[in-house]
Amino acid sequence: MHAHKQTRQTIVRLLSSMASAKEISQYLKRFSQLDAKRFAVVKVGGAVLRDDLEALTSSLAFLQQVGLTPIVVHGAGPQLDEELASAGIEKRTVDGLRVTSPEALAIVRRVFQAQNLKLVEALQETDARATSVISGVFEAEYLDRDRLGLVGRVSSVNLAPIEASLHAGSIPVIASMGETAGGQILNVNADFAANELVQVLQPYKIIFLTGTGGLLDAEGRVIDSINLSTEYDHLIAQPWINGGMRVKIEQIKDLLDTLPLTTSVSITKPAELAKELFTHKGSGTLVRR
Ligand code: X2W
Repeated sequence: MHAHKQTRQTIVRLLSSMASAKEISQYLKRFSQLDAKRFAVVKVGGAVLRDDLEALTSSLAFLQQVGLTPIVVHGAGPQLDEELASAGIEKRTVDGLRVTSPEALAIVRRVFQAQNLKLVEALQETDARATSVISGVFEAEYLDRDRLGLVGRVSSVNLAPIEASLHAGSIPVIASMGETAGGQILNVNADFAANELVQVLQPYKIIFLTGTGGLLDAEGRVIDSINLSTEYDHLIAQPWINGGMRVKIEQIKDLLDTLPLTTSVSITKPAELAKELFTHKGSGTLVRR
């Protein structure tokens, strides 16, 4: 509790050194005027839950303290790697997606649930209101049953659990698993799930929280901003862009192509979430088209 208070003070100090009170309150006013559903979708990678939970909970709790409720979708990639390995299940991916057998799915469900509750409980320990949403949001179809097994693509989004949570001023914390019309649970990539949610909600802010805090250039420095309409072909052709990053950029491009031209995506780290939201300078990488 004490640690959290300190982190909050650090955020406030950080913010006031980055921006004037006028600047911060402009953003705050703009966000507060939005319909609660349209403020922000925040995607949290499993690596962030593992390595940066305290900064994450402080940053999310801080938003709630100033009256804003983000919608959180999380993954659990590294935790799944670990748990499946200790169960002796070998990792196989196709185009970055995990081939999921019935045996693996049982572990996927357990790990997603554990990670979801870990974040919800950490938030509640910092006196934030948060609601665990492990199922009921993403209706899914088999993506490619022969090649991937029990892996889904989202076919529709049910907003009811999210709306109920927002209505209570509680942060919905959503696991990225899906369910078919026939009731079969499927493993869904968390970036894909976040993208589907974004397309339905069209939020003002779309934020991906990662361990690296942004997209990195050849020297490993965070790239400030990317304008896809002028830089995409050039960027994708760079030899130093690794597979994971290429997929991420392609996914963000596909997402932005479906959204209004003014929409942007930010990739940052938990400790800099407030800076991204409340300052002109922002933090991490801003992707526009
Ligand atoms: C992902 C779900 C977890 C995820 C997986 O099994 O790893 C598929 O690949 P991160 O931490 O956000 O990467 N699902 C089908 O996406 O977690």
